[in-house]
Amino acid sequence: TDPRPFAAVDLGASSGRVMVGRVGAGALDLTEVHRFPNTPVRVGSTLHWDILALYRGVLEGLHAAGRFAGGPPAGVGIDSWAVDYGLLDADGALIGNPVHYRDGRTGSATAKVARALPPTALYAATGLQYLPFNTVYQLVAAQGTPALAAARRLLMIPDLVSYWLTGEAGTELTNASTTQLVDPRSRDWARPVADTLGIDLSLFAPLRRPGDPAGQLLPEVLAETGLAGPVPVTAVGSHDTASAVVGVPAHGDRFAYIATGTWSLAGLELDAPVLTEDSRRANFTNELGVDGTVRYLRNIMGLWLLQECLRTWDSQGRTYELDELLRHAAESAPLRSVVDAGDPEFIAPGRMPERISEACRRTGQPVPRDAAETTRCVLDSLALAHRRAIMDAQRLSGRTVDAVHIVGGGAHNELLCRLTADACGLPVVAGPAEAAALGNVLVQARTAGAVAGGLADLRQLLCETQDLRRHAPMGDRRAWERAEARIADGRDAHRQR
Ligand code: ADP
Ligand code: LRH
Repeated sequence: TDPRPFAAVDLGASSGRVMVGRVGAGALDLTEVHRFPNTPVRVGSTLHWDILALYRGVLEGLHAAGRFAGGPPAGVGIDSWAVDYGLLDADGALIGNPVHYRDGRTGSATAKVARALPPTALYAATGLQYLPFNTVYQLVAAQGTPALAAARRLLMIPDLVSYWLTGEAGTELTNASTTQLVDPRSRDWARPVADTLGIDLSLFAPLRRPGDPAGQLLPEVLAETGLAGPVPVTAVGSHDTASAVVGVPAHGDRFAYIATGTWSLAGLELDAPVLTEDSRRANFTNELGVDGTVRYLRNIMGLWLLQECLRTWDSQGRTYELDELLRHAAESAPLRSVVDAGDPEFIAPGRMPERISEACRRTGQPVPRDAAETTRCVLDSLALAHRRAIMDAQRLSGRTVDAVHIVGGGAHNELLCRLTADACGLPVVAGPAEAAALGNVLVQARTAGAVAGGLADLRQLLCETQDLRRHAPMGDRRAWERAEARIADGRDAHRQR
């Protein structure tokens, strides 16, 4: 039978895209039919997502998907960044614009949560790493606001888009696991955590698993997108990182992955969570994956550091082409200065080149002298943080790996891939850059019967069809150890918090 077209909606923090994946026995190709910027908006002091602009991009993308495929897609799946949500009132209308996870509103909520539930107990119950923007902190920060009081439903971002497309509300599990309100052992709500913190779990729609049906495009949506129905929507790993991990073209289980885009999510795929105190102290997370897996990983600041530098330079009238900047960075002195790319101090937007320079100064290292050196500092620092995460993941889980897969937009960045291979002392397989869209398409296609099997079978199809680049580790690994020592004191001080 001919391959069938499935539409993947993949909303990243830097851009949204709609891709069409054609899937059949032994066949898989992916085409980008629409890409649109994701530009946050500050209103007053609050940073918001421009959710309607994103939704318009989704509708335009579905329209383009139909034209590309010469008819309606065989299905639609939606994934996006994690942790954020929209609130609906009793009529199902959105209350306000969803708040961006980089907004500072959780400032005092983290301490409030820690007083009610010690970090050790919260980790034992949820297995989630501490990130100041986890949904649990956002909800505690919102307690007592008129918006939360008026809310009858809370939908995570991909579930909100799915609701607008279908009129049906659900809560997809992989993304729900990033709320810090799910127990990774039972893969169900952590009711005692919610009760202790006064969070009303009935705001959430019923849980769905990746592969579950999620409704059909509404008549208004069909009219808006020029598609002929019925078009089914399927729940996929709606957390973009869950879909990206499905999209890792690995053989066997001795691999680590780094999903690098705005964030770098570096770790392992496991069968069961690691909930030890060592794991908590190392700030490792146990997010839930597709097919009963656990994504055991650490969040690293990722290419956000570079995106924000580019944005700052641009606002100062210094606009750089990424290609050219990376070429100059490749020629800059290696490991001249490094910063802790795991430090939450880099979460908020603004003044990024200066903040990087301040961190170098604070740790007694030379300050980057120009944009190329700042870029080199960012990429060396990311490679170093990748190394640390992959070493820690192996130690904490008792598993060892013999290859590192880099997927996401950062797979296009050869310098970053090469530095990561050198830092980790492991071969790096780079690609596909659009792993999240591929993982999204594969899970839908399996539900529709266009492919069969478990994650290993889906990955085999990726290995057979995707262009990959390989980087063998080179250079002196001790140089990376010495660089690590330069920032270790600051990091340890931070971890004690
Ligand atoms: P997100 O899903 O978080 O929006 P992506 O996975 O799309 O992020 O990755 C975006 C990042 O990928 C960009 O910020 C950029 O650093 C990097 N990138 C994308 N294309 C290229 C390229 N051609 N060369 C180098 N880096 C690239
Ligand atoms: C990556 C990502 C990551 C989350 C962050 C909020 O896009 O979903 O996995 O931690 O955004």
